[in-house]
Amino acid sequence: MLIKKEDLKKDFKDNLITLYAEDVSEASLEHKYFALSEVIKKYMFENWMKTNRNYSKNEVRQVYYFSIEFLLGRILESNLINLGIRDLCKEALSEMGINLDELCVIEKDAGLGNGGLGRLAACFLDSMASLSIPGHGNGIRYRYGFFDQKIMDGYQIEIPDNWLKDGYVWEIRRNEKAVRVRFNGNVRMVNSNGRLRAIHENYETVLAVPYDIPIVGYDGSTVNTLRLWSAEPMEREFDFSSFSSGDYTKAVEYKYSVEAISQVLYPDDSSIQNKSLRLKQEYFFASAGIQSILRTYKKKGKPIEELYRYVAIHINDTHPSLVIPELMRILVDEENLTWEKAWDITTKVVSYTNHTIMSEALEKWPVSLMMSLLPRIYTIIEEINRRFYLEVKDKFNNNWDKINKVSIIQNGNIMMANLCVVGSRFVNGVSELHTEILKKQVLSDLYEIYPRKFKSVTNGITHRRWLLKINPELVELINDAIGSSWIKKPNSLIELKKYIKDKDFCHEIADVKLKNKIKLAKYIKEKNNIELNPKSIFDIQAKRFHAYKRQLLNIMHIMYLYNKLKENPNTDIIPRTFIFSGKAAPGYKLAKEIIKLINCVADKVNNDNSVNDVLKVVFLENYNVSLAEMIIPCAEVSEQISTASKEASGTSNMKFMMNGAITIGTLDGANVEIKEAVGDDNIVIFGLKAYEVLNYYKNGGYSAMEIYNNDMRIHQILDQLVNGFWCVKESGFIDIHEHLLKYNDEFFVLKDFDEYVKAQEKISRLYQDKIKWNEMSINNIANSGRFSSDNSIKKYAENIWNV
Ligand code: HBZ
Repeated sequence: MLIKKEDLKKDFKDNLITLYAEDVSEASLEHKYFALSEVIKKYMFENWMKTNRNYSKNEVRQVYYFSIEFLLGRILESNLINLGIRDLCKEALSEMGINLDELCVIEKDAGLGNGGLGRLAACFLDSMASLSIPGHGNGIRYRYGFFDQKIMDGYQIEIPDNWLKDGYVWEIRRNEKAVRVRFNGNVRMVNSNGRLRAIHENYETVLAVPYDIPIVGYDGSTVNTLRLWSAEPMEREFDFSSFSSGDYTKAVEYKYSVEAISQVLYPDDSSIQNKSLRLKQEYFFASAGIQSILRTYKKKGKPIEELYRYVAIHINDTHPSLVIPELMRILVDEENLTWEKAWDITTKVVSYTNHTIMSEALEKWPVSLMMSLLPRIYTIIEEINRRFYLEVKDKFNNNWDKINKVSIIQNGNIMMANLCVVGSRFVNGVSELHTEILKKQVLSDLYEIYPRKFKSVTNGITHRRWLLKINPELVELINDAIGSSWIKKPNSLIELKKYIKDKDFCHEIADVKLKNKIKLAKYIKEKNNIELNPKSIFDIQAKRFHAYKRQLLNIMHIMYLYNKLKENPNTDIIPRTFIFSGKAAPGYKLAKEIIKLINCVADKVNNDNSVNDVLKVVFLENYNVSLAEMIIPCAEVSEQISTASKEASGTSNMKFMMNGAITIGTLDGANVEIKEAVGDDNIVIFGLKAYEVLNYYKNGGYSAMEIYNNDMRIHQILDQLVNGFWCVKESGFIDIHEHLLKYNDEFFVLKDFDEYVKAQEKISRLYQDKIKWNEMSINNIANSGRFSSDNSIKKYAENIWNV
């Protein structure tokens, strides 16, 4: 679509008048933001309508990506980029005396996700639209997103994220597309025309109201839809049944209990709380999504038996797994298909991605809860399990141990990953290593039954946000060197390799990095009142706090450096700035104590004049998409140091490399493939391998105490945790201490410590050779195109969805 600058200006001014009765000179930044967004919306909506018309006319298979999280971040600027009008818009605004950047930051981050899984869903939406794949998101419109983190006295404090307070411009409420979701009640089987039918009665109805967000692809022609559901009381039930009979409080209670379903995002990452409200959320958006898909499909006038030709449903981890029994319910109970036919369709339509092998994150629901909350769904799961059992018992020669492991219902619990594997056409892990671990360990018996279902699709990130949007100066340099074709074909970034030996280019790359670092240093001065040396190495670990991600290993290395400097002030250390950012789940005590420890160490180190010209430690509060966008371009060292086998893939590793950081990491998740891509000389690898870790778990043989007794560096650090050395904290860092010693260091922090220290020394040595370092950096950027989510989505499209 051709958009003219003058039209944009006029539309913008008109909006200021119609929305606020103001002109440019009177309007606040906020009003300008909304007025501009409304203009951009109009440009997007034309193509949105076209795309939708196309989809309903043409016989193309639609992909529906079900995810309980979509971590979009801000979208005004990325919409401008994808429409191809960022520069035009900048210019138009600047002619009216307005700075586009100042408007962009008015937008609230849409933080409807915890971390990797939710951000992946957002990157995938961008890639699907950009590749013109008919792919839509289906999720929950949480009234409160992921909490805001404040650091007070070094501790994490959680503040509700009231992101909808001023309204969200990018959504459209579609009352006419609301559907009903039923909870509770009971199921009665009746005989009708020789067939046993299930009647669900005495249920409570919740209204699911969709809010649609347009997802514009690069070049603007395809605009897909992200549909987020909001839970509301049925008006009739709220207004009349209780209210008119005089029970006002009951009516209000009912209203709140319904609204609670879409009220808040659960702030857990890689662990779960088995709360009935969470199960309600899961069924709520699974059911609403399926109903809406079927309604759209039926408008085509095609027979229900052919659903699989036109629809692919993807479930992002097990949270949406109830789509399987829900689709069965509708096909059998409402469409009157036989069980066999319905099962055939369902297992052709659904596919499932696993995102974690951590046992505490593998969902299981008590049978009793499922039975009372979703009685019909429960009977369907029971029947799926019964038939599956008949299928496997012969295959496994009545080996009960194996049969029990694959069973969907085990000891009074419903194992959701098992349900997903049985009910899906394909199952995939998110990196090569992760898929191997799924096949060989976590889901090995299911793999034996269905070897052909298992696929691997390595995660990716959208390079349009994670490079084009966030690092304009680097982009300019890249474009000058190799042109801009990489924006459409990210693998072309590989052409940068030609410039590895080009001295000027190397210098320019270093200049851009330095400029970015200076900007961040300024932000940190304002935010944290810490003075940084922009010439020091910027070493960043930014991700959720979890013991397996081992922020603890990172901070222990810093504690070691400090001790070493205090002991011998002449120690030669290349100046380093260690930056941490990330949130801990509110109930995760150990992770929160690690945050406190980092802040204590930061305080002591930064205020000690004998070390603070070579060492600085910063904790940046409230890590979210926007903060990630600001800090990633400034990193020189990317910390990817999870215990091998634990990080399914990781995606920040990809974002950092794409912006020229060198990875220090374990051979875990996608780090393995990053190493393959960049070569051994352009990454620093250390630590236990995945199979070694898994062997220790299986066979024992690791003693943290032994290391504590033999390594005096570790001995000192651990003692300092509880003797008040770092700060006076009641009882010291006892949870960390016990985690490491009393409970034998589940994530091998002490075991990997020595190798990590050596790897860090290697980083320092490499950094001294500026030319070599810049070459490494260019190598990382050049090889990062492989990790564009466009490549992941192409694989899903070809190997899994068949679109
Ligand atoms: O998914 C992450 C993985 O930890 C990370 O390695 C991967 O790159 C990313 C995208 O594939 N996982 C999550 O973010 N979250 C969960 O795995 C999860 C599991 C169960 C829950 C909540 C979150 O109840």
